[in-house]
Amino acid sequence: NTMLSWQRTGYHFQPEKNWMNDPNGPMFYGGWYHFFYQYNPDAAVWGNIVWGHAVSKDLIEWLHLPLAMVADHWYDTNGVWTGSATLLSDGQVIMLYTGATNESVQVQNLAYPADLSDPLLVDWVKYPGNPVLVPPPGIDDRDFRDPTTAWYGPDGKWRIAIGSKVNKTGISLVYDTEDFKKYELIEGVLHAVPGTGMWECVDLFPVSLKEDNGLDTSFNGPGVKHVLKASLDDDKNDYYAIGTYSLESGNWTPDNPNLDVGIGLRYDYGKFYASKTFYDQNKQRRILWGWIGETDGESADIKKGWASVQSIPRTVVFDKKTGTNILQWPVEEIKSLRKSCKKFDKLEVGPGSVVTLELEKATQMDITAEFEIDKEALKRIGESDMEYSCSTSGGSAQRGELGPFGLLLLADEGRCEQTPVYFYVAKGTDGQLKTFFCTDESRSSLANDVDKRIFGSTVPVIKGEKLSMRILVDHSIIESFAQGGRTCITSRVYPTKAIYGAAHLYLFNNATSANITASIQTWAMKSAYIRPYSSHAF
Ligand code: DQQ
Repeated sequence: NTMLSWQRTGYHFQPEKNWMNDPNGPMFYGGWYHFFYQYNPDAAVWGNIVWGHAVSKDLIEWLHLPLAMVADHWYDTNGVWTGSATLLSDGQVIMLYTGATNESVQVQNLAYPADLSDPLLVDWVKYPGNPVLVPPPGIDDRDFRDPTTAWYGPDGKWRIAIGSKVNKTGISLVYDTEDFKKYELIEGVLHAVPGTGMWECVDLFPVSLKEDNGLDTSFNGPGVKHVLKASLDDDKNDYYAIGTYSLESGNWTPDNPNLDVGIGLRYDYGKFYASKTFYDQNKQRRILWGWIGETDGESADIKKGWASVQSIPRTVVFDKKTGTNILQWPVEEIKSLRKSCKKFDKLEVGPGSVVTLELEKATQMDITAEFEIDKEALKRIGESDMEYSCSTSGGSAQRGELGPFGLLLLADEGRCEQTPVYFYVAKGTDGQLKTFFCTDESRSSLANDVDKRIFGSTVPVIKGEKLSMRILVDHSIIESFAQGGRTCITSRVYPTKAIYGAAHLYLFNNATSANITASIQTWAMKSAYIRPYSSHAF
C-alpha cells in the first residue's frame, strides 16, 4: 500500500512484510551477526509465531534468510516463542526457546544448527527429546517462558533463567544443566519482586565497573556487577536494576532495593519491549536489541501490510560516572550511514522562540545536540514544590522557568504536526536541580487512530556537563538518548503532513525566563541494504 509507505523505515531492521515481535537468539557466529525474531509469516498481526532469521556483517545491512524454525511439533505447534543462544567453547551452538504446545502449555525446547560449518546457519534441528523442560509444580502452565543465554559456573554446570510469576509476584527461576538436555531446578529463585506480575524475556548479564568493554555472559568476579532485566507483561515495559549475582547462593540482589526490577529504572521510557542482549566476542561489547511495536491501530497495520521494527542495536555499559545506571548507545557502525553533515554552532534562542534548522531531508537523520542554560537564569530559578513528571505534564507546551527546550522532529511547516524531544529543568524543594528528558507525541500526527503520549523520565546530570541528546529519526520512529544514553526514549509517530520533503526540524525554547545556547549537528542518513534472500547469490 503506497499510501502508507512513508512510514516504512530506511535503516531499521524489518522483515519485508507482516508481523514481527521479540528479538531472539542474537549472536556472532562464523563471521556473521545472526538475528532471529518472532514472526508471523501470514499477517501483520501477532499469531502463528515462527522464527525469522537474518545475518549481517555490521549490524546495519542485513540479508534475510529462510525461516529458522516453524511450528511443526506438538511441543511448539501453538508457537515457536522467544529464546536465546549460547555459544559453547567447543564451537557448538545451543538454542533454547519456548514452545506453546498443542495444549498451550509453555515448555522449553532445544535446537541446534544442522551444519556448524555453514556460517549462515540456515538449517536448524530440533532435539528429538524435546521438550527439555516443562512447568515445575506450583507454576502455571502459561507462566513459564523465554529462557536466557546460559552462563557457566565454577562447578562445571551451565545455568539458565526463565521468567514466571506466583500470584502477582514476578519471579525468575534458575536451572542448571551439563548437556542442555537434562536440567535441575535450583532451589530458591534468582529474584522476585512483589506486584510486578509475569516476567517475560528475563536477561541477566555482567557489566564491568572499570573497563569500557563488554563481558561474556559467564564472566563474574570482583569489578563486576550484574544487570537483571524483566519485561513486564502487565505494562509492557522493560525494567532493569543493577546488583550483585552470587553463584554460591544463586541469587541476585539489587544495589538499591528502592530501584528494584519492575519498580525502578527502565531501558527506555517510550515504546521498547522484550529486549535481549548478547556478548559480541567480535568487538568485545554487549549489544542490546529491543522490539519497537506500532502505536497505530491494528487496521492501519493490516493496511500497510507490516508491523514493528527493531531498535538500532545499542551497546550497553555500566555508567562509571553515576554508578547508578547503564548507558545505551547506538552501535558505532550506524555512522557508516551518515552522509551530508550540517552544523549549527552556538545558536541562541530566547524564551518562547522557535528556530528553523534548514535541511534537505528531515525524515532520515542522526542528530546530536548540546544545550546550555544561561547562568543568570540558573541562579534566578525558584524552588518548585510541584513534582514535575514528563507523562503527567502538559508536554512541550507547559512552560517553566528553565524549560522545556529541545528539538521539534518530523514537523510540517505550519507545525500542526511535530514531535518535540526536550529537556525540562526544575528545582526541587531540596534546592537541587533536577533534569527531565521527555518526548511529546500529542501533536505527532493528525491521524486519530494513533496512541499519542507524553513520556520520559529524569536524567542524571553531573556537575559541569552540558545537556546533550542524540536522536535517530527514521520516518515513523524517533530514538532519543540523553546524556550519553543514561535515559532513552523511543517513539513511533505517524505524521500525515510532515513526510518526505515536507518534514522539517526546528529548535525550540519554551522556557519563560532562560536563554538557551544550542550546538547541533545533523546528518542525513542513507538507507541500509536489507535484502531479500532470493536476490543474493553466494
Ligand atoms: N513474546 C513471545 C513470548 C514472550 C512475549 C511470544 C514477549 O515468548 O513472552 O511471541 O513479547
